[in-house]
Amino acid sequence: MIHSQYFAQKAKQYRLLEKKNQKSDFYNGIFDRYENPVLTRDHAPLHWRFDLDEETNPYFMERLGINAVMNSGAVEMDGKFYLVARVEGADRKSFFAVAESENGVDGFRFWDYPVTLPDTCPEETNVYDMRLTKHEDGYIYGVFCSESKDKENPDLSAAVAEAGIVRTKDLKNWERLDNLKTLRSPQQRNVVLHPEFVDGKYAFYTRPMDGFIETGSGGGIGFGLCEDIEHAVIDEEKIISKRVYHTLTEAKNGAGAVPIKGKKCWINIAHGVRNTAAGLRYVLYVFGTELSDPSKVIAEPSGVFLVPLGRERIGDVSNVVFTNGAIATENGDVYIYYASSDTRMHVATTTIDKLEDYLFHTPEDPLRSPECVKQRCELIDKNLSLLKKN
Ligand code: M1P
Repeated sequence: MIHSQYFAQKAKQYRLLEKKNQKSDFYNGIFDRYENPVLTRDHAPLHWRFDLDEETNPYFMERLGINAVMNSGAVEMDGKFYLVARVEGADRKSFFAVAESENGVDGFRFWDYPVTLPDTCPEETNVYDMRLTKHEDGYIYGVFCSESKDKENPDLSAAVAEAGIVRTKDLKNWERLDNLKTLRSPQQRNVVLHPEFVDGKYAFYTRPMDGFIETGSGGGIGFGLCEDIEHAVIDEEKIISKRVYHTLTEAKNGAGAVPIKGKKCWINIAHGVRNTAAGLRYVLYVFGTELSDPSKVIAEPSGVFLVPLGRERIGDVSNVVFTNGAIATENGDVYIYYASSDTRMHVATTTIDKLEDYLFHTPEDPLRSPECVKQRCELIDKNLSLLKKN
């Protein structure tokens, strides 16, 4: 017999799932934010969390809790919007689950079962942050962080991060390939596969790291080529978006969504991290690379693109926004999916035209306060003289 509490909770969840999402009154001309998150832990199906049977669960207790739904890869298939979310159980282990929506801003619903990845790495303890690349070879690739205990290091928290690779055609059947090997970097996180071949090879954005948390000598977002995606090996990683002193990337940075092909450049939405007295602060920034050579940066607007605002600032890891998925539709609309504070998922919408205007017309960071004042005074001069004339 199904517990009566199930029907009460189901009705409550139905109201959440049916809630329409509106653009908020936030304005910067670059993108729109929305009033509600698109996915939270409360979106997880009740049958993932509760034993519904009154006999075995008389108090209708949550048996397998869900702690957070965050960092999601994104892909459009047959006009529908799909997120492959990082779902974190109450036991701290993450797994992947597909949620779909008709319009990309609300109505996301999880499929009945989470993704079952082929279990090919016995030492792998945790998996998270999948980037979904619709590659020109016909597959959808998922590149994610595969985390294992560092057995060489007696520190209980010492871990090793590698890039796991899977591929699919339908988000249902997944084939696991070898983890990426980067010959010159001991650890990798935030690895993204470029959607097109470059010089006839598979191209990856990497994030070389010395350790599990600290990037150490890793200078920023790398770019490397490999011949064989089934046994991917990268020798040289060219740093294309560097960490820079006293900027938003000072502590670390990492590739985010799979780059979007614009009219003038590849649009890269990445994250940058700086240290503060309150801990690390994660924000999003954007850079553009040449269409014929995605390793060549040609547009670097100054400063942050999207930061945690209001209630987004609070969560399991506060003061964080993080993206690993965006969808550009055929008409040039762009849906940027981002998580706030490692807790919930949001969407911001814009267009390719707006992103390219932002990329090519936002001044670059002059890197010193006196130059920044000069830059701002030029804008003020221009505006005041225009205002006087009108
Ligand atoms: O907690 C913030 C983010 O931290 C990591 O990102 P990075 O490797 O750049 O520090 C990731 O583990 C990510 O999942 C998390 O959101």
